[in-house]
Amino acid sequence: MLSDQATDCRVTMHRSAGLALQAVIFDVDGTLADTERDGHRVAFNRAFAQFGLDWEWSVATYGELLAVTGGKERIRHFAARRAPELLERPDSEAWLLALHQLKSAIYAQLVNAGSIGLRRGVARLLGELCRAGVRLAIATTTTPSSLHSLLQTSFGERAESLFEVIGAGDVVVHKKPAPDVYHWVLNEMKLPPAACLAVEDSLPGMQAATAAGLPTLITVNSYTAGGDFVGALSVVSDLGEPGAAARSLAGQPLAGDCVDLPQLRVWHRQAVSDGAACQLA
Ligand code: XBP
Ligand code: MG
Repeated sequence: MLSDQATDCRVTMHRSAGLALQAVIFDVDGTLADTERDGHRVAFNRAFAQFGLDWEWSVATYGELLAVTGGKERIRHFAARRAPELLERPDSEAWLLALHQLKSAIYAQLVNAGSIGLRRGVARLLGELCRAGVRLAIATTTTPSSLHSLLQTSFGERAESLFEVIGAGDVVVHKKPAPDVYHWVLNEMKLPPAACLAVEDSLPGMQAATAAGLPTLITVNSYTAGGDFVGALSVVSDLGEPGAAARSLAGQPLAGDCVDLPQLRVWHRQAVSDGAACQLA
């Protein structure tokens, strides 16, 4: 006779095995578009200059600062080391908010000017998922107004209807690598994590998604290539296009040129059966 624990495992495995891929939840910065180096970084620097600060975040410095997620949090982290007296003033929170608001406005101008496009394969994959009825959502630390600019510039009128749920910015208190934004999105969608896949580009993003129980595909960029993505379902150079192959970097291999829905279904099935096996172990 099976022990209670083994029976529970069989029930869990049975339920998990029946879970087909129903939704894909996308990160934004670095995943949908390469926004960090020539978008957010430039906007931060221009805002600093307009605020009379002699701060200049180089490409390399910004790469280190990406470990701190969220623009306000990143400014606070930097100020605490470079000019702590600014944070000791009674109006420091208002000052920080105003600085970040200016940064966000400058970022929106850069995006609206068309200087930042979607990454290779993103439009193709989103279109394919949408046509197949796979539900789409966003889980990001980015400020909603910045996200809005990127979506409008990239998708025009379709922007509003493409993503069913958008979890962005301060919708949760604890930003990535905390799982909170993914929990929030899953709750809005009324879906269990095992019915979804997350697509991320960074370590904090992967930590957030996996801590929420989501199998996670990593698509690296110049800031995140070489990261230690242990625990990711698969790591690829980008989403690829037919005839312009993406490279498989770790985890489950990419079978064709590009990440498409059949490939996501194969990886998802694998993740669900691995998860079920783990619960038995
Ligand atoms: C990446 C981030 C963001 C941006 C700045 O977010 O860390 O904070 O660098 O955004 P994700 P804001 O990859 O989760 O989309 O200045 O708007 O906060
Ligand atoms: Mg990201």
